[in-house]
Amino acid sequence: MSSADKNLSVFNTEGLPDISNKKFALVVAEWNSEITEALFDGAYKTLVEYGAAKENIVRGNVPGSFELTLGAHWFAQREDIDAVIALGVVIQGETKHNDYINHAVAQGITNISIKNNKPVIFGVLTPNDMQQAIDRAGGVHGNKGDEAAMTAIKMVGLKEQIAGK
Ligand code: DLZ
Repeated sequence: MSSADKNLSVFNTEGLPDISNKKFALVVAEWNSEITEALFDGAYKTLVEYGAAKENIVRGNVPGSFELTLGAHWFAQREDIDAVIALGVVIQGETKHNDYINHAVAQGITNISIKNNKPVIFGVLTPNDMQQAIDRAGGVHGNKGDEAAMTAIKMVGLKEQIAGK
């Protein structure tokens, strides 16, 4: 299924873990904030809907998506945080910058996830234009923030399963 056909807010919720005692950090890029605030709202709502306690959700802002990696790393280093969700949007085509930012953040987030041995989720939209971003930030294709939160929940569950908990 191509991403244009997928609704980012529709997922399989079988066998989700109990996350009532799990702590989540949301790192939000301020660049294109009308989109990233919608991603945050979706992620926050999804975490709460599936059992996270509001007091167990913390947020930090970074100026742009390029800084998501370091912001997420700082949260991931905290022992009490179970998963980190990085939220941003880099509009392709607007500037060559996007190639550098997208690749750097994707690689950076992969690295810090492994280094800290906990889920760090790539909740970054990489649309061709603003309309595609709107469509994926609570629009016709759902909300990437919802999907990122659900991914965090599932990865927390997988980690527990593998640990035999
Ligand atoms: C500089 C820049 C540009 C051109 N585009 C975006 C973007 O589409 N999305 C985003 O999140 N951030 C962008 N930035 C900012 C960089 O991520 C970073 O904050 C700056 O390069 C730091 O000087």
